[in-house]
Amino acid sequence: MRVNSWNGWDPLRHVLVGRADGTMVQAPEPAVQRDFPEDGFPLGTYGPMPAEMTEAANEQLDAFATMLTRRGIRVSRPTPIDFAQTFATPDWEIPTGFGCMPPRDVLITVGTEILEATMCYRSRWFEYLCYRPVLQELFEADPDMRWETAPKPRLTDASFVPGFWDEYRTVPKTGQLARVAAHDLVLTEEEPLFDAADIARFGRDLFVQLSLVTNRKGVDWLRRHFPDHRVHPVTFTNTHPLHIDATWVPLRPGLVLHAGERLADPELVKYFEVNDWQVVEAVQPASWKHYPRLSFCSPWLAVNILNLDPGTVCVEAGEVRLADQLNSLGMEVVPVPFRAVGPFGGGLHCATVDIWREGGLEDYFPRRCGRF
Ligand code: ABU
Repeated sequence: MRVNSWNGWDPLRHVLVGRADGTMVQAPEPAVQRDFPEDGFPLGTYGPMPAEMTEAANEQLDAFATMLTRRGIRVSRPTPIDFAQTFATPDWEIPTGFGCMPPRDVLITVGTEILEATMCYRSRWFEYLCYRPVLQELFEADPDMRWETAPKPRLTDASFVPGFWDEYRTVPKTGQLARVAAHDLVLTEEEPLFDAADIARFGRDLFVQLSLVTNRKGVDWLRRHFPDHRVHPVTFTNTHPLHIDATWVPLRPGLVLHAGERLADPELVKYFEVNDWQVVEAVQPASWKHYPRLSFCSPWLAVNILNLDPGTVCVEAGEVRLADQLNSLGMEVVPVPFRAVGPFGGGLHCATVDIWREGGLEDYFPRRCGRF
């Protein structure tokens, strides 16, 4: 066993796949408010996800893990904790946790290092515990593995803009997009905050989305932490930015898939183009009209795909038009039924963490451009 992964496309040898067990609709907290009035969880209510949904999600996660194993990819799984308990630090208390389906939000592998992100939801503060058995095992098996954790945040009220959600809901879309571009959202700059899933790895370049869960200090912390990388803060025209892996998705050297409705900063597109990358706009998601209940993700989970190597990609089985598009770009598509997993926090990319991909650190962007 070893830890090594520098990008999102090198041949996959070992991966972590999440579990749906015990996932909760979270209690309201400053960073996030769930409001599913038609699905039995109006604002202010919380509790376990329905048992039949959890079972269906676990069936798809297990089948996905089995398929990967059959392809010769080693699969590790997290150890869920009791997410229905009250969690507390000296600074706060919250009546529920969340779950451990989307380990990608918490962990990122950069080379021989696995880094635990700060997170900014109180309900996810302790989620790292679910991944510790795997990290411990990797640490013992691979003498070169670097096990790092970003500063655990305090998450006092000072880390959040008071009354953000009540106010943001009333802002028209153009105003919300202006706020996203200025990164004037729910997080203050009290302390570094980031989710690992806001980072897209392209070798020496790491693109980090400023979002509802990642602030400027978080990006600055990452820049200082990875001095051999170029760490770029980026934004897209998405009113609810949450994780870059349903927006700007590396496919192979020279090819990035873009959820084109979420327009990229023109300077970012230029940076890719002057370095001979093709930016391809993804087709509309098949799930655009019929989205699962209790899901807090967007239909753009369609592009939340997992490369097995630079020519092979796992895509949700219902996303037939996307599969056709990827075929036309020379990719082999492995269809994976995964729609039942969406309400547990994401798609195929969210549900996984690369532990080992063959390959090394390369510079895919030799030319500088604008602020990049
Ligand atoms: N965690 C991925 C969610 C991405 C999205 O809803 O766009």
